[in-house]
Amino acid sequence: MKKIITYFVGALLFAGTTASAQNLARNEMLLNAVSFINTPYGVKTLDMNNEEQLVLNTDEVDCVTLVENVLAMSLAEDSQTMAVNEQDFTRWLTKIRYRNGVINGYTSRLHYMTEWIANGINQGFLEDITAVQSPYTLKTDIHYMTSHVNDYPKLQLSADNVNRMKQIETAISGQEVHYVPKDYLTDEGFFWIRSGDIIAITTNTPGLDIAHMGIAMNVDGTLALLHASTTDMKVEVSKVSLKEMLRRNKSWTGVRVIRMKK
Ligand code: 2YP
Repeated sequence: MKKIITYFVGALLFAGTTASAQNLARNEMLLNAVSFINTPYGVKTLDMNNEEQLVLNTDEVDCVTLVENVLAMSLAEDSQTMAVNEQDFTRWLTKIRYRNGVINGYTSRLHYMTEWIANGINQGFLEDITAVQSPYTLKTDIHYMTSHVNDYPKLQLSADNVNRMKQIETAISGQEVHYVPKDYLTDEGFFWIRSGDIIAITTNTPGLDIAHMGIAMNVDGTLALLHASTTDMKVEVSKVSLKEMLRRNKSWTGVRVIRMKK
């Protein structure tokens, strides 16, 4: 089933009038993302163990773990054979999910997407496209987790973790990041947003940086979002444009566009 969808979308991209030159090369991010369509949504899949450890779960995903799995597969994929070696996949997932690729307790996980993105750029496997293409900026003010300790069992149980998280939040606050405010986004997107790009949705929820994320996908000239949906509890391509998704959600303010660098 996954394969059929892959070929279908592949054919769409090749045949579509909107297909651009970038779609003619194998788009690992897009193809791997499409292979997750209909995967059930899994709640807090990374928080099931007592000790922090790398959780491998491609059977159920949330918005973050979908993007992490797709990115790890795409980075691990051999460009010639297209094979993904499990060891390479695990190594990449660790680099993506943990600060400097080191697993050392709950707070070593990159809980805030602002730091997740910065880590990927520092490690050399992500690039910030909005930083180059959009003049609009926002200033981060991050404290959501320590302001909602009751929503995070690992913080509820450990004052040490709360203190460490507070330090991290301070360190990643006050940063200027580029984004596209939602009023400027169009249903078609922009020429510089490619299918397979990572879309991180910014928010006005106090203390939070990013509220949702997914993969950009050009559907008949419309910029849609392939994402793990909490409404439909599965991975799907949005039925409306990304612009319309943002229009319908008062707390979503715009998007950051991030690209895999391989
Ligand atoms: C992250 O939440 C968690 C990580 O702890 C977790 O809640 C925060 C600040 N971080 O390791 C990671 C993977 O499970 O998820 C995400 C969450 O989105 C949910 C899971 C979703 O839409 O599927 C990221 O931060 C991305 O957007 C936000 C959102 N968290 C909240 O809205 C509080």
